[in-house]
Amino acid sequence: MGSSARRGAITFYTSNPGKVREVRHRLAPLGVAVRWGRRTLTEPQADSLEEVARFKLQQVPPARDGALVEDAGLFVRGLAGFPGVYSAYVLRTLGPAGLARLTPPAHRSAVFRAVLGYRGGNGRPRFFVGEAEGTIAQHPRGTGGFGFDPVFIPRGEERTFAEMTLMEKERLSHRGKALTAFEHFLRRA
Ligand code: ITT
Repeated sequence: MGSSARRGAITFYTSNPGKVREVRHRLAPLGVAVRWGRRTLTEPQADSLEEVARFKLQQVPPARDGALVEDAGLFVRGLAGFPGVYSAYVLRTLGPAGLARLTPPAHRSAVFRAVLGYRGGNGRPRFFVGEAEGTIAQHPRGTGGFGFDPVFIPRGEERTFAEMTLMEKERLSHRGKALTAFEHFLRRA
């Protein structure tokens, strides 16, 4: 495990407690404690989640321990990839129900993407990507999770993420997959 992670702590800089819960749950069994660096990082007007994650990582304070950030987005194919990098804005304005209404009934396929940005003790940034294919439900369903979870049905399932347990969502989700890549990196380093 990498030098910072081996010391057992990473600070995750995000405004979103739902993300913290999922990342903590996943990294705890590795002996990695996740501290919440609660803040709203500036997001640039950018075309890709990778660019946004890179920009977020540049804003976090230098530290001996590892620093983690994440940018995620929901790309609806029937809406030409919208809301994508504008997902946070659309969640605030239209909400999950509004996005479900906006999605063309015959073109509900979508992909959720997450890019984790990590800077370890050596200062070098690393990025880990995860994707979950699925469809947009016609109406919000379920009370678990956060954000767009009530309207996202992962491929091969009938339930939305919000109708699943934390562990079920983690197995199928964009964040779960990005965390798998991160975990491999921590084990290799
Ligand atoms: P940060 O402080 O980490 O930026 P955020 O909530 O603003 O937190 P993002 O910009 O990365 O997060 O995410 C864009 C939107 O997508 C935001 O409204 C999230 O609530 C939502 N979102 C991200 N991951 C999600 C997930 O796993 N399930 C449902 N909605 C999610």
